[in-house]
Amino acid sequence: GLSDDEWNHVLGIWAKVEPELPVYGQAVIVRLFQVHPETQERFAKFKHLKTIDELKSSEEVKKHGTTVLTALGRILKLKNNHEPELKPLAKSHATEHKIPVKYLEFICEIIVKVIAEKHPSDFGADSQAAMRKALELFRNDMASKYKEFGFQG
Ligand code: HNN
Repeated sequence: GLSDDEWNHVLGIWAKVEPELPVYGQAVIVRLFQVHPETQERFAKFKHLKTIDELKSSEEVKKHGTTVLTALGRILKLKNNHEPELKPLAKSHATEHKIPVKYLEFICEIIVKVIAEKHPSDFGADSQAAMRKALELFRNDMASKYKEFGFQG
């Protein structure tokens, strides 16, 4: 797990992200689809969006980004005790959506980059390191739940 100090860093920066969750959510999903186009193919509802302008102006993309970051925020706020919140998500992403752990790595990396771009002065080296650690904990626990649900990830 993370130390109290590390969690304070994580939740401190998250408090700055939260008032603008749809803006962040949109930026993260658009970037994910741009950098890793195979991730977009997992969504029947986004297959028709071909250009970057279409992605950026899609209300559905914004809404989905908000959903993803809202779920992540709940998990982060539970700190080392995220299991009850994580389990149903691990189940749907393992058995229904079949999302490889690799894709979780992709989005985590992008989340750190997008926050660093939008909040450079509030997201220093210590905060970035703490956020990476929290996201790694999230991914590792997703991966072990995946296995419990019979998905190798
Ligand atoms: O569990 C569910 O299926 C509820 C919807 C949901 C939530 C709360 C989804 C979701 C869906 C269903 C979309 C719908 O019904 O509109 C799908 C197809 N996800 C995907 C697919 C890929 C995907 Mn994710 N999610 N999600 C959440 C919540 C959180 C969440 N999802 C994630 C990634 C990286 C990918 C691959 C592109 C993802 C992450 C990292 C998180 C944050 C905990």
